[in-house]
Amino acid sequence: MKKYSAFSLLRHAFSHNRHWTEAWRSPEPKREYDAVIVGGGGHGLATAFYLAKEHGMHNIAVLEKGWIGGGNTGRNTTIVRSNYLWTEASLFYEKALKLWEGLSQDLNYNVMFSQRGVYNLGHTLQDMRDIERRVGANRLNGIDAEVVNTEQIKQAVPYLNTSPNARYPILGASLQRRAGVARHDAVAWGFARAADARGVDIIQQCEVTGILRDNGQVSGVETTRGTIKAGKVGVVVAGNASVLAAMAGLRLPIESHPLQALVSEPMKPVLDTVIMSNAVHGYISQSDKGELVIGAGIDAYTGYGQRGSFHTIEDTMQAIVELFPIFSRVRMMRQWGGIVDICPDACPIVSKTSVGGLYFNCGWGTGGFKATPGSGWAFAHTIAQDRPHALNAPFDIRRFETGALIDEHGAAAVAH
Ligand code: FAD
Ligand code: PYC
Repeated sequence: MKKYSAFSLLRHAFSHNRHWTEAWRSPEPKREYDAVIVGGGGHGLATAFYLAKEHGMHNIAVLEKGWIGGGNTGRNTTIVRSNYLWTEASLFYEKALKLWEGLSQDLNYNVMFSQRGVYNLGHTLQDMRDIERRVGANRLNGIDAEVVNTEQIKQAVPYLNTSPNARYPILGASLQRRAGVARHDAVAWGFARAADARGVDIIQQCEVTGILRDNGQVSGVETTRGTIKAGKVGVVVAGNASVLAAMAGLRLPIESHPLQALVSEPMKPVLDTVIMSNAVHGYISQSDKGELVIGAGIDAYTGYGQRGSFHTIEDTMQAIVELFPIFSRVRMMRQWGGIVDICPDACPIVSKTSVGGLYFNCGWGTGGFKATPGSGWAFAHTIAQDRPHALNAPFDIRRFETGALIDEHGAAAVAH
């Protein structure tokens, strides 16, 4: 690693950082690559990184219509956990969690992964039955999970309103201690830098406008910066998945909805874990900068506007204030929305398609940040080997024809 003296820091400050080494290059797109990844979010960048690292593919490009991480990767509330219900999903998310545990070392970049635990609150007897079932299922799959009672929650999170007189009293929770949060921008930047170091071209401001095919085989993409040929094209564009699928004559069972979040003014440390409540539609943690990071359930309408409607976020603020009356006078600083890609079974599609050499990775909906390294790892395998890895085979697009759905609405833990 390069060392900087006090003098060189001063020189850089006065030279407007002109001599700093860029974290990744900004090359002109080549006319042809072995593989092109459409979408420079965390999943697309992770795919490129693992294609290079695990499969020796270096002649690849990531094409991003805006700036890397500017989609849902930079808009989410950064919760990472693997406590899903069904074996197929929980093993996939657990693979991701294991990768998170070594990610800062693998990328040589601090993604600020903080295993501060995640509580999923139960407010009704049915919630508690579901929690017990899911914790049992997690343990059978070797995933850490506990059921905790109200007293234990109260000790761990003293400001949480555990009064039995609350409108939705807290009867208990599931707790995954290895779960937590990570810094989302750093995840995009870390994957980008590490992929670039392995020869991957990261091309921003390059929108894919068409998918080229020859005899049922993909042959490249049309972009706002010209035609780029490629024998393999992986599409990872979250809320825009249906738009890209239509370019190849495909239809996906995806609905795109806004999902909103907001952050408060920064405060001294007050919350050292993550609290989620599906019943009241809110989740909250505190960032290292001190802001409360708060998220909502999805807006009910479909659309592509990255903002969302006021009543949804108002509803979430009511929920948060019910859970934490102490936050009632905290001022909110920024609000935004992302467009999430929701499948009928609340599980992703990581799959080959009926077009040879064309692969789709989408449908992560409200919960794909936690999957970022695992998703990229499995998608890279699928693209390089032209067949899915055992971990993502159940997430083939054909499950919507066979009926082999994996219903994870409960574990998605965000109101759909
Ligand atoms: P993105 O980061 O959206 O990347 C896709 C990229 O494709 C974008 O940068 C976009 O510009 C680009 N693109 C689109 N069309 C084109 C085109 N034609 N050509 C080129 N590029 C194109 N998940 C969790 O696990 N935990 C959470 O706490 C959590 N909270 C969330 C809160 C909110 C408010 C939102 C919106 C989402 C949340 N999620 C959460 C979900 C998570 O953010 C996403 O599932 C995940 O980030 C998706 O990553 P991605 O790389 O697939 O998509
Ligand atoms: O999937 O854990 C999750 C999540 C939390 C907030 C939004 N999604």
